[in-house]
Amino acid sequence: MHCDRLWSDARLATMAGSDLGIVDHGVVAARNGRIVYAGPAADAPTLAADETIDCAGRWITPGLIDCHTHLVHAGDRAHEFELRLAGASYEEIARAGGGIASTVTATRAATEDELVASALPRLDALIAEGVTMIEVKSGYGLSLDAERRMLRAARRLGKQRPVGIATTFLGAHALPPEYTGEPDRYIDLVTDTMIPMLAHEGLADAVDAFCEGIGFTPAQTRRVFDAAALHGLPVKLHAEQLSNLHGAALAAGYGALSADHLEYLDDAGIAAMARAGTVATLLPGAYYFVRETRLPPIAGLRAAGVPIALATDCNPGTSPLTSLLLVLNMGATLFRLTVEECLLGITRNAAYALGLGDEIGTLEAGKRCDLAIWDIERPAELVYRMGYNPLHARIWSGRCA
Ligand code: DI6
Ligand code: FE
Repeated sequence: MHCDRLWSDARLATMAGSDLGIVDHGVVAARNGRIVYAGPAADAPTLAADETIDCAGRWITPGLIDCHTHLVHAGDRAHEFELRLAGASYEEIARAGGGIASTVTATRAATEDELVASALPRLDALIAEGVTMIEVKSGYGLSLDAERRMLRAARRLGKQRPVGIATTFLGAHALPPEYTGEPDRYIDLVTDTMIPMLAHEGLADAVDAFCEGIGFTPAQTRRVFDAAALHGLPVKLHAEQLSNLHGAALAAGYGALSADHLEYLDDAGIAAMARAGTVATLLPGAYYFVRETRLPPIAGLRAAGVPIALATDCNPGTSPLTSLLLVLNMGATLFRLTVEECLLGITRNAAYALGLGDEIGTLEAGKRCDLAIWDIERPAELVYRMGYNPLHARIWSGRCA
């Protein structure tokens, strides 16, 4: 078999199957940006490669996937962080007009170029740790023009760096000030104008909402999801982060790709997610940063077989975090996930959370050749260390990048 590139003498964690899929003496071969073989060297077909890269026993995993971020936004909220240190709560700050609203003001004032420029350093931090696919949400514009600008900026990130970008329209993130007291009228704008336009322009790969006391009600969330369905877009939901509005079950009823956060998820929500195959995307950075004490129901998710993903939730208010490796450690330390669960959570299950399970997330023939090559002795090191980056090389679409 002819291939463009062959990575030889590697140890693999393929993430295919129900565990890490470890191969001690492995090779990966790529052609036209796709994996044509990944597995034991002994079982490989005869491979004629244009270029062979000797990995000298290093580990190869799938490229990492950050499946929940608000990477594009203007400004920061360091000042609110100081207020919180002085005792104010996230909800108090939000009710006093800070919180999401302050990032909305900054984002509305930014040009598309400025949004791209301010997101690039955050993107580069993720890329430097082996991330090859990133989901980016809108939701700080809250007008057609500003939401469109955010989504365009997100798409441009994927042209400026060798990385995959999936965009999610999060118009129902917060109530913009010009709609104070009229949330349903704002939802009209989301469902009747924003979703149709942005879907038509190809700017959104999915639709999300913030179903929460300080966000939107389940009834409003349904309206958003109905509009998404009408325009052929899959949905996901910020659910059960601060309270239990039964958002995860609602989302599962729409076949949601994922329900995210989930600290307040109950048994009925777990069962609904299991039935629908909805991924539980846990966000330990936000849990840590807002000093939440209620843990997501990990044991229940596990028992029900709900796939668990982990992500940064990179956002200026509740998770100013740009390290997916640190998320691994937080997943294990704060949520008591196993090493296996953590690593599957930023590879295979993160791909499912984006509806890209057939395309990325494992080392298997036919998938995009996105690889992370590590200077480690065992996969657990990726979860164990804090603030240390053992990435040796990152491959995106078959190319060293
Ligand atoms: N949940 C979150 O944790 C972020 N958005 C959301 O819906 C917070 C967004 C922010 O505070 O800017
Ligand atoms: Fe979020």
